[in-house]
Amino acid sequence: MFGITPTLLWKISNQMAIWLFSFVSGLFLLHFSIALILINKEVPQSRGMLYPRESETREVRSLDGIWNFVRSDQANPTQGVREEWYSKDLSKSRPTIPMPVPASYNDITTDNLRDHVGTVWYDRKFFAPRSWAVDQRVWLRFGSVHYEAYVWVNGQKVVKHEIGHLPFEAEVTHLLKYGAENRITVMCDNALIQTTVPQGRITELPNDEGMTIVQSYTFDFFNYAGIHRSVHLYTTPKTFIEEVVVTTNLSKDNVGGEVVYSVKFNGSAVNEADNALYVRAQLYDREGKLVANGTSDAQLSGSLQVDNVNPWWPYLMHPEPGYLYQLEVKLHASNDELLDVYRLKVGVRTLSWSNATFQINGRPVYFRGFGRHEDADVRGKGLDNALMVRDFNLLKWIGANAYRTSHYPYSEESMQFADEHGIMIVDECPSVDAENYNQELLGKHKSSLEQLIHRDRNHPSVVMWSIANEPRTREMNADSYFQLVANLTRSLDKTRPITAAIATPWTDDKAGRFLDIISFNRYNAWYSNTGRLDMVTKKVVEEAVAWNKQYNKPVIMAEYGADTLEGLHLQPAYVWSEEFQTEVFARHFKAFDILRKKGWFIGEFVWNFADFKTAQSYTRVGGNKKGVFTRARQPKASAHLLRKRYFALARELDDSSFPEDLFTYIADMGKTENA
Ligand code: GCB
Repeated sequence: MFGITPTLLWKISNQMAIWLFSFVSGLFLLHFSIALILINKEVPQSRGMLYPRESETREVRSLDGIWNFVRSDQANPTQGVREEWYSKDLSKSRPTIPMPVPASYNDITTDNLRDHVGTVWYDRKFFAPRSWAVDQRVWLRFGSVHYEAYVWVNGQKVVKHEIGHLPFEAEVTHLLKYGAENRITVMCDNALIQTTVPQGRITELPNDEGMTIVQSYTFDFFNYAGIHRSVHLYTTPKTFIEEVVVTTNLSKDNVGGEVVYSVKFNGSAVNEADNALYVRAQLYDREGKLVANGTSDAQLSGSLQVDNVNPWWPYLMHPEPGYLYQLEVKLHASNDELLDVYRLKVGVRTLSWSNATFQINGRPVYFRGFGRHEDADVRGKGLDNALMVRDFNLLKWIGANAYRTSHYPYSEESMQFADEHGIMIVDECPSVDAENYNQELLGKHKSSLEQLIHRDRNHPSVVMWSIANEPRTREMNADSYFQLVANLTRSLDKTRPITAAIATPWTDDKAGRFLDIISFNRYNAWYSNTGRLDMVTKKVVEEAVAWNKQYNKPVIMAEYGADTLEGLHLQPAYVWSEEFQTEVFARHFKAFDILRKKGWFIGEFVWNFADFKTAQSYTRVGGNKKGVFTRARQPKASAHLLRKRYFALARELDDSSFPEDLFTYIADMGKTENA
C-alpha cells in the first residue's frame, strides 16, 4: 500500500471540505475583505528524468504494447487496493481485457468505458535480462499517465504520481528478478476535483438504477485518461549523469556561439572523498563534425565556444531552420575511467523581450500559429507517431511558425520534433479554467510548472511558458495566486518570458501584471455577437489596444475562431459553415494588420489546429469543430486561406519565398498572379 489510501471517496470528501471551506470563507469575506491566506510553500524538486536514450553505457527497452486491463467498480474505487490486486496477476482478481499502451482507454471498447469515473488497472509481464543484474541500475519511466498513477513491480510499490501529461520515473533495480519474468501493475485514477490540475467536480446523481457518480469539468476537451505515453525501462551505470542543463548565447553578429552546460551526477558507488569527477563535453554539428569540446570544472559545469555557429532559427525565418548540434556528455571518474555517456540535441539561440517586442537571435518575431490539442480518433491522447509527423507536415504546409501546447504539456517526442523543424512552442502547464483558488491547488499548479520546466528547459523550440489558460482572473485571490505562480516560474527559468491566455475582460483582470507577454482569447462573432461578421475587426483592435494600454506589454491574440462543420456550405456566410469560418478569419486578419503597425502586437494563434473531442454538450456536434483541419487531419476551406496569410506574413517579415502551389491558376492576370 502507499501509506495514504488512493481513493475516489477520499477525493470526494476532500472536495466537500473545500466546498465547505469556500462557503464559510465566502461568508467571512462578505464582512472582511481579506487579501488571502495563500502561503508560498516550496514545491518538490524534480530529479533526473532525462529522456531515455541509448548510449555505450545505457540500454533502453520499451514496454509499449498490449497490456491487461480492468476497470474498478465505480462505486467501489478502492477495492483493488484493499484486495491487493497488485500482488498477483490482475487476471486472478478480475477478468481482464486487452488495452493498448500508449493510448487513452476511453474510446477503445464498444461499451461505455468512455465515461468511466475513478480507478482502472493495467498490468503486463516483462523479462529482465541477467546482464542487467551486474553493476548497473534499472529505471522505470512513464512518459505520462493521466491523471494519477500508482505503480507496483512484482507486488512492491514503486512510485505514485499526480498530474497528467508529465513524465515520472523510479529506480527498480532492487525490485526486479533478473533472468526471470517480472510483473508491472499500474492503477490509474481519472477523477478531477477542485484541488486537481485541472479542476473538475464529482457529483452523485440519481439514475435509473439508483445513484451514480458523474464527473464534470468546465474545460472544453475530453478528459481522456490512461497510460498516454510510452513506458520505458532503461539502465544506467551505478554512477550516472542524472541531469544536464543547457543554455546558449550568441555574439551580437550571430557568428560566435556559446553552449553553457551544467551536469548533475548521482551515484552511491562514488567514493565520498572522490570529488574529482569531471565531464568531457563535445559538440558535433549536423554532419557529425566535432566543432567544440572541453572539460568541466569541479561543479561539472562548463562552456563550449562555437565559431561560425549555425544558430537555431524558426521555420521560414532562415533557409536552414531548426539547426541542431549534438552535445555529448561524458562523465569520468578521477582516474579517467568513463562512467556514463548521454547525448542530447542543442539549438544555439538567444531570446529577448521588451515591453513591445519579442526577439530571437536579435530579430523580432511575429507568431503565426495555432492552439492545438493532442487528440485523435480511437487513441484519444495516446502518443501516435504517425499523427505527430502528419501534424508537422501540415504545420509546415500552412506556413505556421508556432503553436501553444494548449492546455497541457505535449509529448517529449513532439518537443524534439519541434526543435528539429524550427517550430516555436508556447509551452503551457495543465492549469485550465482555474478557479476557487486554494492552497492545495496552488501547490499542485506550481508543481506542474516545476515539472514542465524541468522536462523542457533544454528545448530550443520552447520560447515562452504559459502558466495558465483562461484562469478566472477576476476572482478574489487571483492576484496573490498568480503572483506566486509567476514568481516561481521566473525563479526556475529567467531565459524565457511568461504568458497566460486570458479571457477575463481586461477591466477585471488581476493577473496580467505578473506576465511578460499578454495573451488574450476572444470569440467575436461566435460567443459574442454570434454571426455578426461586421462586429469583429473593430472589437479585436479595441481589445488588443486596451490590454496593451493597461499593462504596457506585448500582446498576442491566443485564440479566435468559429466552429465549422466540414462540408457545410452556406452563402452568404452563416454560422457553422466553411464560408463563415473563412470570413471570421479574414475579419481578424484585418484587425491584426492594423495592430501590427502599432509595434507591440506580436502574434496571432487560430483556435484550433484540428477538430477535437469534448465532453458531451448541446453546443458541440461530436466535439469542438473549430479546427482548420478536420480530426482526420484534412483541410477545411479556411486552411487554404490561412496558408496564404501565413506565407504572406513570412514573405513580408522574413523575406521567405512562396511555395509554388500557393496560388491556383485562375487567368493570366500578369503581375497579380503569384507575384
Ligand atoms: C476557449 C478555450 C478553449 C475552448 C475554446 C472554445 O476559450 O480556451 O479551450 O475550446 O474557447 O472553442 O470554446
